[in-house]
Amino acid sequence: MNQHAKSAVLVSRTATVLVAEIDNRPVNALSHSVRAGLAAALDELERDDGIEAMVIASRGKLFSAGADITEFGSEMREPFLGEIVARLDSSPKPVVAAIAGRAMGGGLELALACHGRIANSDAGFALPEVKLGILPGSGGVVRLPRLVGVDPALTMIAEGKEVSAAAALDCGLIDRLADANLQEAAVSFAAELASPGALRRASTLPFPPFDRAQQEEARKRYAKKYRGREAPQRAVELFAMAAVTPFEEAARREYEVCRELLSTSQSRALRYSFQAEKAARKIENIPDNVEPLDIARAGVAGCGTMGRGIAIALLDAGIDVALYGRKEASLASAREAIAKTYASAVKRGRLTEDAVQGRLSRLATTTDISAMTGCDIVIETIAEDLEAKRELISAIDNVANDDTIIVTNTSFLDLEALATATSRPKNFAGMHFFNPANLMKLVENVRAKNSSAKTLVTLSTLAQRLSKTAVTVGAAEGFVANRMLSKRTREALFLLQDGATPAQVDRVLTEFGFPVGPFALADMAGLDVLAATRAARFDGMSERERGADIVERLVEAGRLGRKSGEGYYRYASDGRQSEDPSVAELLENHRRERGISARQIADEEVLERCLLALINEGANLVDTGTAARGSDIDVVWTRGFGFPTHLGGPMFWASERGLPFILDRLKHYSATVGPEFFAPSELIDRLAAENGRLVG
Ligand code: T1G
Repeated sequence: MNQHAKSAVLVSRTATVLVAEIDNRPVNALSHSVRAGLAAALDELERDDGIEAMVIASRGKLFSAGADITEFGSEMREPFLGEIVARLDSSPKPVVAAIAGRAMGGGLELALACHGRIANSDAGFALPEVKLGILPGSGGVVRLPRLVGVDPALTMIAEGKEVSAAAALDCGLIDRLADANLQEAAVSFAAELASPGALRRASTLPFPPFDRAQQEEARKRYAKKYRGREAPQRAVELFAMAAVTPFEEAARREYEVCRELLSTSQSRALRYSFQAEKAARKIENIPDNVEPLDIARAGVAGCGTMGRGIAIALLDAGIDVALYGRKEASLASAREAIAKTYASAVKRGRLTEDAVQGRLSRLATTTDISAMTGCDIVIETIAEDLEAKRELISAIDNVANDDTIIVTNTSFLDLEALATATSRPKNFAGMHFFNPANLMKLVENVRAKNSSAKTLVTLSTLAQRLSKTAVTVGAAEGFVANRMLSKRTREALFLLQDGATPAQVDRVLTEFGFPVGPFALADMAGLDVLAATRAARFDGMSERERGADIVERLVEAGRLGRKSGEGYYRYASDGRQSEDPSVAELLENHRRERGISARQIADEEVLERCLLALINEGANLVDTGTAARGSDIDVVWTRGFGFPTHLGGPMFWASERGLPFILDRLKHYSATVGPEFFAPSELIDRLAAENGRLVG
């Protein structure tokens, strides 16, 4: 093969087939240099009579991640992707896409405009634009349904679902799977398509029917599944349009809608969230080249709820687990609970019986702490008792190998007081999982004073292996997540004291976009558990907070939340939640005793107080360095507590509203609720003066 480089596309040729390889690593985004390279390859294809067909292939681990997100803010330079896609489609000579790795977004649209698609068996296909608040703009909407049918196409476009190579073959998205050499197979496929009558274009196929009833059903489904999101609804609308509009015109409208969505605040927020997650992986003040410790075997010390969940997450990631407990009986029930979780995954078709057996065979349970010898990491997960934790950590320290990392899963104890229980402060840090640890996507990695770079990088890499998003935070009380959550909880309780009902507060916050309100959430967590947390925080609470002892009163009345059938709400035997007049009575008594007279509270006040409590504390955490950047706080809230991603997170939301406005509202509540709760963070004060933002 004779090869010459054309920008980020390498062009070579066999006897009659041109091969254009996209080479724009790491992800082969369709940057200007790639588009220019592809246009040049198309010129060559059109010009050279000796060439019968072309293959578009790639170098690196993906076919292409699609449009270059970093170009979104600026003026797009020609050639546009749409032009290349149109030229491919109408090319009289066949073009085949040879797909190795993922074909995403514009990358997949490029492939859809080709006349044949062949892939490796580990390839993946997705149109994830909707996750960025936009929709495909280069023919995804008009071509995909023609190839695979309306339902699979809608699932990919309105939900951003990825499809495997096998499924893609099954539904007609690709034509062939390559056995061994993808490029060779693609070249012969392209040559085959060059024979008369063999070439097929997706654009000439009929768009499958998409009737009113189907549209209505899809609209309703997405309104429920993606509450408040614009793009999935626009996808349904585009499908309805494309079903009855000539191809060219429909393709133009698709592009217009994509451009329109790009400038919405939802898309800005979602693109920001994507970048915020990437930024959270970068740990402050740590060089890029620090290698993580390889984790093959992990110890989990403590076999309660957290220990079990963490063990499952580790087993799922292919890591061997030694689960330590003090008593055989509790280990037996831990093993049983883990097996039960797996059995339900089998029942729901998520795992095969074989996969479960494989995982369980990698789980060892032990009452002997010396089993922690040989573990690369040991995660301590016992109850929140400083002395008990120190004792256990010290016992682990005695038996663990020298380079073993020891981690505590404390959620509020003093990390430095735990670090001194080891002889290895460099290899010690916090890893704060959330319950249920096998499902929750967020982990706070907590940096102790002496935690080494290697330790922190290892924890961050481990979190990724566990399919979790990690944010590295400082060791302030409650870290970032719980500390901020406690401020919202406080404010929600104050609102009840002032006259709001649990149902009003929950409604306002779910209308804002949280999946569940604070009181329904409290009932799920268990009010006894929350009362215990309050007791543990008692010393640090203000008088007014101590006095807002509503949780304690509910617990005294035997209302423990969902598990007892009554909490802030009443629960029917089928789990349905309803308001309970006796809670209104309990609140009324509480107010009377405290000399508070109830007033009507506007929804706006409920929302503002709950959000401002978060925002103000978030700003304090950035100011004191507990959070490295404002965007880390947003990652904690979107990944950990269901803050709607299409609103970016509390710091982004505040910045979009404008800090002068936020400052003004903080001052208002500082005067009406109390300066000890709403005195504006100095950071907000400073930034508001220069009309700055809490995030980039
Ligand atoms: N453009 C530019 N940079 C990108 C990028 C993209 N599309 N995708 C990833 N990167 C950067 C990323 O920021 C990171 O940079 C590095 O590449 C490695 O990524 C017309 C409108 C591809 C599955 O939404 O889902 O096509 O932080 O760390 O875990 O219809 O990135 O190292 O500096 O994430 O292996 C649609 C989004 C675009 C794909 C790889 N495409 N990307 O995951 O690595 S819209 C997407 C991903 C579109 C057309 C339109 C993932 C990945 P840095 P990474 P990874």
